[in-house]
Amino acid sequence: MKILLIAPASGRWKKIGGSGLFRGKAFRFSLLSLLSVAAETPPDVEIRIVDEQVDDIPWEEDFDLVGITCMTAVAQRAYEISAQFRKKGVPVVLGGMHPTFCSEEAMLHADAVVMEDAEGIWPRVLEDAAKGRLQGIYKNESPPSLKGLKQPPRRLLKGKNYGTIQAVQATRGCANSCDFCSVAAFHHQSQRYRPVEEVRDEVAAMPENFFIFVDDNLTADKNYARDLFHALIPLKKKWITQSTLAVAEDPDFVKLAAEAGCIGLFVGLETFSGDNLDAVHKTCHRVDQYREAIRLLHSNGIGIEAGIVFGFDNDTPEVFRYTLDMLDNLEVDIIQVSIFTPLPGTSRYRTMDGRILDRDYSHYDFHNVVFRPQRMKREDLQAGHDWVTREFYRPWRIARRLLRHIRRPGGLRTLLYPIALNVAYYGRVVRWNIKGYDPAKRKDGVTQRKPGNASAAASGTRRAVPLPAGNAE
Ligand code: B12
Ligand code: SF4
Repeated sequence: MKILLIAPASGRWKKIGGSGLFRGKAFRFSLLSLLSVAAETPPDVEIRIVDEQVDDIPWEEDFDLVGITCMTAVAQRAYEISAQFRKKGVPVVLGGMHPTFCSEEAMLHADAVVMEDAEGIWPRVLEDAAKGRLQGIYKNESPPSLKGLKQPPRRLLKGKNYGTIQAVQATRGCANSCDFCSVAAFHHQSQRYRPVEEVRDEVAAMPENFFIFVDDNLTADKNYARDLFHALIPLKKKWITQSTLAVAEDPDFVKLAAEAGCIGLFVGLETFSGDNLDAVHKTCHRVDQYREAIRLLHSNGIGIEAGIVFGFDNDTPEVFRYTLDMLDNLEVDIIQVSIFTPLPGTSRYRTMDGRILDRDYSHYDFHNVVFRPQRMKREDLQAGHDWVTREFYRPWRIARRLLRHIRRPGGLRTLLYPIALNVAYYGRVVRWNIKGYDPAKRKDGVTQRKPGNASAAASGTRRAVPLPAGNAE
């Protein structure tokens, strides 16, 4: 049997490029979704993986089965690819977040859908496919254990096209219940753990010194994380991951993470408004603790990439300048700016009735406004998101951040990480011609309302830092 596994790409990501930093290489990592499916495939099955960000689909080649991984943003593209293979008589299986959340819709475009994890169920799908009897929707009765996971066959990827293919997962899911988050919805607000020694062995076997934990909240269970960190120390590797700022509640814990090789954390700060955090049930963060937490991480040589979201219901046109000031002021190293996107399957999506203006999934990539914002115009949300992205990645700001980085503990040793990401984001601004404008500024350059006092807000003790009232559409 010969199978093709595809990671589709949509919009500006399609065939974005190969090995150049300016072509998004630093943002491409893992493909663990498909590598995990490949790991579950019996050894006598021939597997080929195609990543549409860098590869062409081998339409002319013969395959017995096609498996496609699918986030919402690439759903339409996945359906197009599926239709072409099915026309040739090749059965197609869809898996991943979107087919899990919208399984009936996905079934209209495939011969089978795998909901949730592939482990435990994928061998059955292959058996049924071999007999020509695919059964529609497949789902484990309960989430499979993460004990004894097989090693992902990373050799199936062309390493030079990726920031790193050394991606590992120690935990799956997150027990928090932020209402916009697909991870919370997909994993039913729970987290599962791999045995520490299995994670350690996988990391130890990787040939390079740097790797990524693709976990969504690696440090949620501090006892588990402590055991993991102790196990990693002797390996002397460097790594980055995602967590919440709860990581910084305990200075000894942060020190241990640094000793274990942590050099960077992606943290979804999302917003500098406590009201926004409350409204989306992000209870694990307090805006008034951002400054101390970031300082503590920095003083241990851990950089911070902040996830920032614009378009929450309390956001007004002043939010953009205010956020940029805060990011500068708190010395955040890197940002990933997103526009709030109501993703099918999340609990927030179910509250958006009547406000969704665009159902083209390819626009659900966190960089397009697909809904009617509450307190600003739709075009202002787009423009403000673009403007903050461009301003934050101005070459002078990048240079200032890198200089600051060098002066921190271990700064020189870890400089490659912020350089790679800042250059990659700058490359994206240039390639995608991101411009925008500050929606709070009038054409004559006067700010309509005074932006919030960034430094006072960030160092204050209140949980909610209200933003100034603004224009409703
Ligand atoms: C690594 C990653 C990427 C990588 C690689 C993606 C890939 N397909 O492997 C890259 C950089 C390419 C990427 C890109 C994007 N990403 Co991304 N990404 C992730 C991240 C951090 C980890 C994915 C991962 O490796 N998980 C580990 C594996 C083991 O778990 P898994 O993916 O769930 O796979 C299991 C099951 O779902 C299932 N399964 C999955 N696919 C398939 C396929 C088949 C055939 C079968 C049978 C089973 C199956 O089996 C697997 C093993 O059990 C996730 C966060 C997350 N928790 O998923 C976000 C995430 C998937 N990304 C997301 C988004 C939004 C994007 C972008 C659209 C935009 C952006 N701003 O980044 C772009 C896509 C751009 C485009 N338009 O083409 C969202 C998706 C939300 C949604 N509901 O659709 C997530 C959830 C982040 C988030 N917190 O919101 N991403
Ligand atoms: S803490 Fe992060 S991963 Fe967890 S539910 Fe909230 S947004 Fe999702």
